[in-house]
Amino acid sequence: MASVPDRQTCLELLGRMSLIRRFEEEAGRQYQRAKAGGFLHLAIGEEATIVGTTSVMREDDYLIGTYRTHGHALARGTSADAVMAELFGRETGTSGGRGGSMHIFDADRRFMGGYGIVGGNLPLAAGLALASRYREEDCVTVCMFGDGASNTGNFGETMNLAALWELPVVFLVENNLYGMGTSIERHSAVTDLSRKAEGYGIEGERIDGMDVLEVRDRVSFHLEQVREKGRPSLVEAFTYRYRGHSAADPEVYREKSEVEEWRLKDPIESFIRLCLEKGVLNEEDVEGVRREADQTVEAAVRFADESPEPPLDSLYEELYIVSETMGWYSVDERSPEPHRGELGEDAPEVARNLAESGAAYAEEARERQSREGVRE
Ligand SMILES: Cc1ncc(C[n+]2csc(CCOP(=O)(O)OP(=O)(O)O)c2C)c(N)n1
Ligand SMILES: [Mg+2]
Repeated sequence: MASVPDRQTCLELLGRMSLIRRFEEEAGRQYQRAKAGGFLHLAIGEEATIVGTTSVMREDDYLIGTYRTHGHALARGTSADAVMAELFGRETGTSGGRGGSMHIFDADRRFMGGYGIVGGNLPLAAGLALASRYREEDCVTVCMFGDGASNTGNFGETMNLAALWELPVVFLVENNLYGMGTSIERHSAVTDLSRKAEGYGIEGERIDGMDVLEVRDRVSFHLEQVREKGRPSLVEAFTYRYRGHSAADPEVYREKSEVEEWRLKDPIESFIRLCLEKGVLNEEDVEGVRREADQTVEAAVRFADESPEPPLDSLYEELYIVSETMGWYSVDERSPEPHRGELGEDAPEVARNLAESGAAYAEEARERQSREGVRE
């Protein structure tokens, strides 16, 4: 068992995990009140895997995750205000209110997102690592993904290239035993995911993702190995989400008793017990941490609520592709100069043009239909 660190480190670990827990509970509540749109995936129960990992990363290491990453951003130091504002679709959010829950992003803290395509972040992680190698930086990319993602083609392709090109990546599987409503026994032929990349020459290790100190200890070892040897490695952290896959999950695929059993291993409660037992923290410290998390989250909701929505004529700002082709789709002309709409100052005009051409198209379609006698 990993030894208990000093008081300050324990306070920080507990603080980050408590903030994530409170933030997520509140995000769930705000979603029910329709304050946040789109989908909402909560990671309540997975805090030790997240915080244990980020707490041993360097500031210049990259982190890339999935669509369940409010906590990852908070753990990396992104403000609760900006994450909540993103959920609310506000201008002050991490992605200017355009990404929402699944696309939290904070390049300043090298948190490269929030990614909605299952397994889609794996090749991006390889790309980040390749870029750091090119720049001769000795930072490591940590790629966190789910057990379900280990079944995608991207997993095999990325493991192959990462091993072949000796890329500095720690692949960390957040194995919460389910991909949506499908249990790991029903979705993966190999259930020991730490061995799933062996065929590509990547060794792995299984760890207890509910124990923040074990996660710190083992991930720190892997980070150093990867940094030194420049070869990728794989960590499989066993963890559990107490809530459904997303806010709209009736959870018919698991028994309530299973959830209760995992609650006994709650990462925050068990860490508090350990710290009290060892005398590193006292009850007052714990109360203080809880109060601070409450206040931060309450303030974040106020901040998000009071923040403006992005103005309508900024609709096409920050888009990667807006081309000359008007209509219901657009294409990317692969030329080096900036394309129409890529320059921020053009955007309002482009938005207006698109709206006008959309209206003209609809008008034309109506006229054609009435000419041809087709009913709408
Ligand atoms: C390529 C792709 N296929 C399917 C989906 C739909 N989908 C969203 S989440 C999910 C389950 C993924 O499970 P896992 O990787 O274990 O992550 P977890 O949700 O448990 O964190 C699926 C199939 C998707 N978003 N992308
Ligand atoms: Mg999963």
